[in-house]
Amino acid sequence: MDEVLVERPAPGVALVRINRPEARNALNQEVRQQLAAQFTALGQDPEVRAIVLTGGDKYFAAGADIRAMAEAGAIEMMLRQTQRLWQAIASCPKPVIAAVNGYAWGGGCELAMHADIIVAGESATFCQPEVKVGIMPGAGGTQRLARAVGKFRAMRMVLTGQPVAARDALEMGLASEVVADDRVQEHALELAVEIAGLPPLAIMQIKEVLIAGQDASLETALMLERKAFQLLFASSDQKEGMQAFLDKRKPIFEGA
Ligand code: CO8
Repeated sequence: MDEVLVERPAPGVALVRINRPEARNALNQEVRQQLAAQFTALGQDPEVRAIVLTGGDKYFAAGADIRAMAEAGAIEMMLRQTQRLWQAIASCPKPVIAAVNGYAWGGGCELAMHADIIVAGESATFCQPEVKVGIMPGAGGTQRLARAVGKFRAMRMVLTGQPVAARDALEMGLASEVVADDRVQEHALELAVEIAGLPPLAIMQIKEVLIAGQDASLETALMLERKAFQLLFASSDQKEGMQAFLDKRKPIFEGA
């Protein structure tokens, strides 16, 4: 059975679902490889304008697969080159919306943080419990988390391994919004449909600049923003968007 399923629920929208419920969607190497392959393909597919990433309506992902690591040595872990698989998701140029129900723990929380928008269900929990099994986060749980929520809240999570409830995650900046559990996927898809209707070149530039700018100086980041802003004036979608506004009609964006 495929452990990562892909559907096309609406024009321009792809839905990627981790499908290992018997292991709480724990991320083994096969799942990570399939996620990397799917995100690489969807990132290159001109028909795809937004991606929803979910683990289904019960569990997002309860972390890296502990069974697949328990006996591993350091060199074996290094040779797995897992960072390349994460990178395929991180470098996806299309907007990614994580639809989080249930556990986003360990590598699952790190996976959610690879997304651009996080929609969480009321009973979702976010957690970096690695310290409790003798390790530490290894796919962004000390870095993306600190950038998202700040040092002191990140430290509380990674040093105690305690879960954070969806509402608290929202308040601390680890979720974009919280909705009823049974609305998570539907709402994430609504956002994806909305984004898929917007000019894709502008959407891609916004994502790239916002992420790259976070780790640059303000001056450099503002320059990146300015250059991308100027570049968009080479697109026909810019001409169409502005002309449609002036004509008081709905624009038709073609991604050109
Ligand atoms: N790995 C492997 N199997 C898992 C995992 C996991 N992370 N989580 C759950 N499972 C399995 C269980 O072993 C169990 O299998 P079985 O039925 O064969 O015994 C099945 O899923 C169901 O689990 P539970 O009975 O425990 O289910 P509950 O609903 O009672 O509890 C929990 C769910 C609370 C999520 C619990 O399963 C749990 O604590 N899981 C472990 C969470 C954890 O520690 N995650 C961190 C793992 S380390 C990590 O993520 C490092 C990331 C580094 C990324 C870089 C990689 C190179």
